[in-house]
Amino acid sequence: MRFLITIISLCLLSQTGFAEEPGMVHFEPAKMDLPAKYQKIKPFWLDKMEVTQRKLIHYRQSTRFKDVPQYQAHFVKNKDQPANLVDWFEAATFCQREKKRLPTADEWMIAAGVKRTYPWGEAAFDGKNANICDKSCKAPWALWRIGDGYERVSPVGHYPSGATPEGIFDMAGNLWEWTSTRASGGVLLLLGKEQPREDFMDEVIIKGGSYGSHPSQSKNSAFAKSPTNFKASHVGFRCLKEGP
Ligand SMILES: [Ca+2]
Repeated sequence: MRFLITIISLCLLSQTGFAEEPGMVHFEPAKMDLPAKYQKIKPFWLDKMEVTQRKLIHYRQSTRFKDVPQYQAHFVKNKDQPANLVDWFEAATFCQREKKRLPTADEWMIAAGVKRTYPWGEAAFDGKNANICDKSCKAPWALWRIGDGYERVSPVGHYPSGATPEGIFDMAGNLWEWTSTRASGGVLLLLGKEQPREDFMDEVIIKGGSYGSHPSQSKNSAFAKSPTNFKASHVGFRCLKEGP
C-alpha cells in the first residue's frame, strides 16, 4: 500500500520536482524570457479557468450570504458559466478561502503572455478563440463578420483554441477579471498592508475584456478600471496561489 502511495505521489510531481496544483498552471517569472520588472515576481500558480457559478454558489452556501435570495444565483441556468455579479471583496474572500488570492495585473499579464498580443498569440479573433462582441452584440463596435455563438456569457473553457500555450482558458473575452492592482498604484490585499475598506470607493485594474467590450480591450496589454464595490455582469475572476 505504501509503495502504491509513493508511486501516486511521484506521479503528482511535475518535471520541476514539486507537486502539481490541480486546475492550475505554474509560472516561474525569474526563469522566463521577460522584461526585468516581470522577472522579479515570485513563482505562482494561476487557475486554468475563471471561477464558475457552481463554485461560487457552493461557497455562498457556506457563508453569511446563504439565506440571502439574491446571492443564490438560482437564475443561473448553466452553472459552468463563470461567476459574475461579484464585487472585488467577495472575489478576494473566495480566493482567500481557497488559500489563494487575486492576481496582480502583472501576474495576470505574465500568464496571458507579455510578448503575445492575445493569450493564444497573434491571430485575429475568428469566432473560435474567444467570446467577444461579435455579430450578436448590440454595441456599435461589434465585429459583425464574426459569430462566436454567444451574445452574453459563455461557459468556461468553451474556446480551446483561445487558450494560452500553457493551458489557461478565457483570458480574452467572456468576462473581465478582477486583479489586486490598485488603479492609483500599489496592491490591494485582504491581509496586506493596504487594507481595503468597503466604505471607501477604491478602484482596481481589470483585465481581459468581455463579451461586450471593444475587441481591442481583449489584448493582453489592455486594461480597464473598476470600483471595488461594483457588481457587474461583465466582470468575473480567477485565483492565484503563491508558491514554487
Ligand atoms: Ca460573443
